[in-house]
Amino acid sequence: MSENAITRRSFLAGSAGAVALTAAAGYVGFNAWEQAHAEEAAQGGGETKTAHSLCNACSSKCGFTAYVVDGRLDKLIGDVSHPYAKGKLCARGYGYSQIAYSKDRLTDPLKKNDKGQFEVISWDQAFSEIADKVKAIIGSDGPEALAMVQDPRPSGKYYTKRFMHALGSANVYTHGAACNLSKESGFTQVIGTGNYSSDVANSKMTMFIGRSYADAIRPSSVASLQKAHEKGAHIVLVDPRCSNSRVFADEWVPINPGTDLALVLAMSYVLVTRGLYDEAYMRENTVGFDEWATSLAECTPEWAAGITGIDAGTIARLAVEFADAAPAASIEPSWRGAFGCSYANSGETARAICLFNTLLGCWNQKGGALFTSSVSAGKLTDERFADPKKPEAKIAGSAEYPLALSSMGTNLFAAQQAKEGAIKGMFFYNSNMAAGYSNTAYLAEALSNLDLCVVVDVQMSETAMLADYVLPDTSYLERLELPEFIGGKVPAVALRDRVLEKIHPNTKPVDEIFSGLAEACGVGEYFQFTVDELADAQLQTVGLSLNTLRQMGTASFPEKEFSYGNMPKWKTPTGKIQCTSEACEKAGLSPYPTWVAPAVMPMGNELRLIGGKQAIHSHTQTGNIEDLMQITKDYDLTRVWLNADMASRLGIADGDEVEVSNGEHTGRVRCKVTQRLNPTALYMPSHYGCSSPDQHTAYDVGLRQMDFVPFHLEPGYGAAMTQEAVVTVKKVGA
Ligand SMILES: Nc1nc2c(c(=O)[nH]1)N[C@H]1C(S)=C(S)[C@@H](COP(=O)(O)OP(=O)(O)OC[C@H]3O[C@@H](n4cnc5c(=O)[nH]c(N)nc54)[C@H](O)[C@@H]3O)O[C@H]1N2
Ligand SMILES: Nc1nc2c(c(=O)[nH]1)N[C@H]1C(S)=C(S)[C@@H](COP(=O)(O)OP(=O)(O)OC[C@H]3O[C@@H](n4cnc5c(=O)[nH]c(N)nc54)[C@H](O)[C@@H]3O)O[C@H]1N2
Ligand code: SF4
Ligand SMILES: [Mo]
Repeated sequence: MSENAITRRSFLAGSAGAVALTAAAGYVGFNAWEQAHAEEAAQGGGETKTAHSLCNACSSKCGFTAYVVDGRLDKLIGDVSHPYAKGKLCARGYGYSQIAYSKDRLTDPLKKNDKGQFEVISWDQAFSEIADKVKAIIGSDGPEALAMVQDPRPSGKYYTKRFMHALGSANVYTHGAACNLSKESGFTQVIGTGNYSSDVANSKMTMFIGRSYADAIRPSSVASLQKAHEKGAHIVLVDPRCSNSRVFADEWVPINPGTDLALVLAMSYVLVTRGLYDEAYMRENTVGFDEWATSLAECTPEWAAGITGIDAGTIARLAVEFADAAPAASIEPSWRGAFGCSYANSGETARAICLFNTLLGCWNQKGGALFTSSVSAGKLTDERFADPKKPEAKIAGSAEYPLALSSMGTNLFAAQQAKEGAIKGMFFYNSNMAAGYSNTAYLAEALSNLDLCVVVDVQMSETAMLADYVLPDTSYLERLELPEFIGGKVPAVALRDRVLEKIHPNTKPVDEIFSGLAEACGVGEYFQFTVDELADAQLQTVGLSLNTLRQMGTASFPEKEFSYGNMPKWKTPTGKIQCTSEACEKAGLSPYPTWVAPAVMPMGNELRLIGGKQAIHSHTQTGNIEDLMQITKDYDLTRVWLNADMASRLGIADGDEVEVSNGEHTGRVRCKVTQRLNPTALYMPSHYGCSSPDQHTAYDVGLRQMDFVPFHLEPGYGAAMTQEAVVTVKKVGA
């Protein structure tokens, strides 16, 4: 069978919803499984309760109804009304619910003793000792010497920011530097906002540049891609790796990794030089177009072919096909893979993509690229909810990396400051920085250098291992959180409600942890409310109440429904789409997006190390889920992928154990030899190589990409440049 043939087995391994069932129930359709399960529950005769909640296995936070029989979680059904779930969860969503019952859960507050071992302490001791250290740091170095890193979750993003602002520090970071910081910051330079959504289902042509809906899943996205495919849209995957999205695509363009910017500039060249764009539209809506258009003169398809490995004819054809399909066409905004944080040219790639879409005139057009709206909580009148004073200093890193959005910040700058001693205290909430944001050895050193490192987690992550204090959160199924507002064609709000009673009595939910810390640090006046009270107050401002949303799970705002055709208001400094950006120029970059080579290129037998998601895992947090890890083992999913021609040159056969090596790290793993990969790349799945022995299922399985990535930051943008790393690979024993 050919490499690209999609067997039923591989299809299931890549499709939403089906995989979690393989371990338990063989290959049955979801509806059949659901029905069988419902009958089972009915026969059991136990007391069934239901609650709506939101998945915590990735940033999508899909909504579901949880069924709890006699106090134990029985099943989850994706909520049809939730805009991302649309009635289905993905495999991770089902599998990750096991975290609640994991034998490796953190159950009590821990403190590291002089021998480097963790000891159980009381919450009172934890709060008061952490507070003493916080006060000492503020006393000696000011609140700017404190930082927080968090993965935005409904309550987490509110409480962590409020806590830090109450202490006087603006240093609140997300995981963005290792996810989508370059993309969102680059987009913002051009269109004044960090994202748009492609109207894939209604498009005539959509190009995905390093984005795979079928691997890096959000259920509603998979559904839209399937719909587009069925309606005959031209779907193009630009990816060094033939991803599982290929089942819904017409064309795989196996680009050399790190060179997407050249492709986009060359397609722009074709549209501009052949006049395949609306000149009046460009004049009316953009600034700096002439300057950018002139600069494109050198970006011919032939030039780009030499860089991208895609032949000039294909590049020109794709551009012309785009023009034919416009305005029902766009380059999809992507998320992380190609230009979220990967290369020295990621931010510039993001800018170029916005300009290409502008040439298509597709903004807010049916089938094009849309700016949908969102709703947020209104102003709260109760003074208990009044915000603390805005910190005086800006977020650390804003001068050095001025293009990084301050709403995400570059957490790597904070790590660098920790290593150099300028940042002395760091908090982590729902974040495993040490295993996933950049070079792991560097990050371990940086975090070890802190006077105070506090990690709030549910399991002993690599970051928690480096902490002075580890505070045990409840699992997401055991707590109510603040409402989550969701943008989209019809904006919505959804609730993560408590599904289960506390499993470990000495854990605390996030709101209580940060309220307790604040109290101990002397800023308790900003936390004189419960999460229920705040949730209800926020919902009242949009005409709902906590009780109503508890019943509904997800509520939508149809009166704010998106309508096609309205020209967006460009929230840029010039009020127009910016082909040129003053801020970029000030940051030392070109005023218009132009070719920037990757920081390193593979030479000789070297390969560029690229990563990518697998449908059954999320980042570093699901490796310890037994059923999900079992699927990894059943399908040998820790293998690195190597191009077949390259493999024969290197004397490596499919299934061989290989040694992957560079100046940062060396490790061994088995190899999958395939034609589904560009010959200049080595693909390493993103979810393995756990180095925390307390995660008994995940520990020491597979390799971890971040061990091989040097610690470095993208100029101007501050992202991790996670794919500016080359490695060599050889057969073990050869
Ligand atoms: N299963 C799963 N789904 C997830 C997540 C998860 O952890 N697991 N996480 C969620 C989150 S937070 C995110 S950010 C998204 C990420 O969503 P994506 O960005 O779609 O995910 P990735 O798998 O990192 O990258 C997508 C593709 O980019 C390709 N790629 C790598 N380098 C290059 C390059 O230089 N050029 C091009 N053109 N392509 C390249 C990879 O081969 C891969 O197929 O997924 C979300 N959904
Ligand atoms: N190795 C590796 N690195 C990566 C990625 C990858 O796939 N692999 N993906 C990249 C991307 S796209 C992103 S968005 C970032 C994501 O980076 P993070 O947001 O840091 O995601 P995870 O690495 O999954 O780590 C999440 C941590 O939160 C903990 N956690 C889970 N549930 C809870 C909870 O309810 N409460 C608390 N307090 N903690 C909880 C988990 O145990 C884990 O330690 O990582 C980036 N870096
Ligand atoms: S996409 Fe999957 S893992 Fe992510 S929130 Fe939705 S169900 Fe959970
Ligand atoms: Mo991400």
